[in-house]
Amino acid sequence: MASKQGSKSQKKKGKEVKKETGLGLTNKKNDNFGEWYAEVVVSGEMIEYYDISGCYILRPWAMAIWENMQVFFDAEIKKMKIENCYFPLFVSESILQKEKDHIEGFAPEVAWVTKSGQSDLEVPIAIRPTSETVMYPYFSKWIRGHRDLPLKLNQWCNVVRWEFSNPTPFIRSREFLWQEGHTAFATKDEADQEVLDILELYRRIYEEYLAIPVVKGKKSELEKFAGGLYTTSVEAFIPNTGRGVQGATSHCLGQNFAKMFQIVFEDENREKALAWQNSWAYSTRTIGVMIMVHGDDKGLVLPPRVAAVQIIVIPVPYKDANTEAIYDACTSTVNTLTEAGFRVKSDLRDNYSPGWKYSHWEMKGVPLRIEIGPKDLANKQVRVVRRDNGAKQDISTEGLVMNVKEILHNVHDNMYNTAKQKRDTCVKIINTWEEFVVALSEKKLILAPWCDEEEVEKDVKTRTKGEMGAAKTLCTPFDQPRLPEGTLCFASGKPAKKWTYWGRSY
Ligand code: 86X
Repeated sequence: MASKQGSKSQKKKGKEVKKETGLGLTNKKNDNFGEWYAEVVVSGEMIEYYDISGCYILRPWAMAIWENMQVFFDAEIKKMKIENCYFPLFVSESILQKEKDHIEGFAPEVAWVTKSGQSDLEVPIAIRPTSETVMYPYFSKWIRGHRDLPLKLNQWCNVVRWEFSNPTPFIRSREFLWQEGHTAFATKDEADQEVLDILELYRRIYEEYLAIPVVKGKKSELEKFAGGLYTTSVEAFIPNTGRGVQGATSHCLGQNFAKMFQIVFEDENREKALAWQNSWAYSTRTIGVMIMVHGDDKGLVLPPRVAAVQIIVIPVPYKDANTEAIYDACTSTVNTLTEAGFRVKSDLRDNYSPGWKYSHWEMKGVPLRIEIGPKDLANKQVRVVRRDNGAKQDISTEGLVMNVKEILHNVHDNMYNTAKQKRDTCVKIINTWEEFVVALSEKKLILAPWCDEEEVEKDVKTRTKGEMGAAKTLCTPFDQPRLPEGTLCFASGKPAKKWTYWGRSY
């Protein structure tokens, strides 16, 4: 009687546990992408929703990814002799207004502090939406002669943009983390070169760390940073929504800001000259793109080079097995792999079943799972299961480190290749307006011959307006296919100047 009751309550408890922990996603990526995304960021323990719209808590699982990218990027920019610094969060109204022209369009997004306690501040203080106006007065002060150049600064910080269009975790949030680089040179050539060097680092973050293919290119006049001379970017694509997403930007500002902020130096001939400036940034949006591209119906799928935990070791102690020996094997596996430089953890909790743990760590996207059961122990092996494709293989304890290294490499390559294949099947080369409209409705990443005229891009925007949002240029890729002589612009019928990517975007 007692044992019957016991097993009954055990069963009931099992059900309750499942309900409480909510293992498994209720939304499917291909059925309702938006809800799938909103669910996976929480169930994967990246995000917790907050009580201020557009603001999100970044949990350690997300922050670790940010930090892993940061380690790479920070080391690379230091090799380029760029120095880190930190400027204040607050901007006075007079300084922010100094650069009216470029602020104008952004003004509604600026957040202001107007009170301390119950009393109004004498003058309201803005919170930085970006730091040009914060930093450049001091560039002006610090740059005197050509020996003060180049001045190359970067800061890792938060910024606030009070957006009103639908917020999306990581992709469009009101506060986000980024690095912003601000540099000044004596010559345009140096500035031009740096724009591309930084853009290459952004490409590497996406391709080598996040396993996401991107297109490097130049922004159109309409889409560039209005305060600058030209804007380059890396562009990613989300096949499920058919939207492009700007992955990071590297701007050549020319001498516009130098004029506004009097960033002037005396050159070798003792003549006054305006500095040439760049600015560049990537943000926590990178993490959102990663989730959207790689995630699946079981949850997150993390690329090994950024994952907080690359390998999760799970004991599988069948009835009557030597539990202690299995747990010891797990611990020694963790130690061996940790010493070899991997980020690895074991899940030895005894109040969860192995199956529950499998689902849990799959939801969190850990690239590799190692299972150790009695049979593995007897055969001096472990079972390795890949998150990206579910492939299982048994590996001898002896060759563990070498094999895991190779498998993680393969996981990265497979994730990149799969993402590239999916993106490439979405690319549609078109020549006419009719083809353009069809491709847009089919959520394609459109490559079209274009006359490169601002008015024509505006016209395309108007002609494609709708609840899904208008189409715009994503970038003109540096890597240009051949443009046959006599090719006409798909939208205006004028002679085409270049191939340009078009689509809806985030
Ligand atoms: C544009 C330009 C630039 C440094 C970068 O893209 C890289 C890092 N900045 C940022 N931008 C604004 O200038 C801006 C200004 C205000 Cl006042 C605002 F509220 C929002 C903004 N958004 C973008």
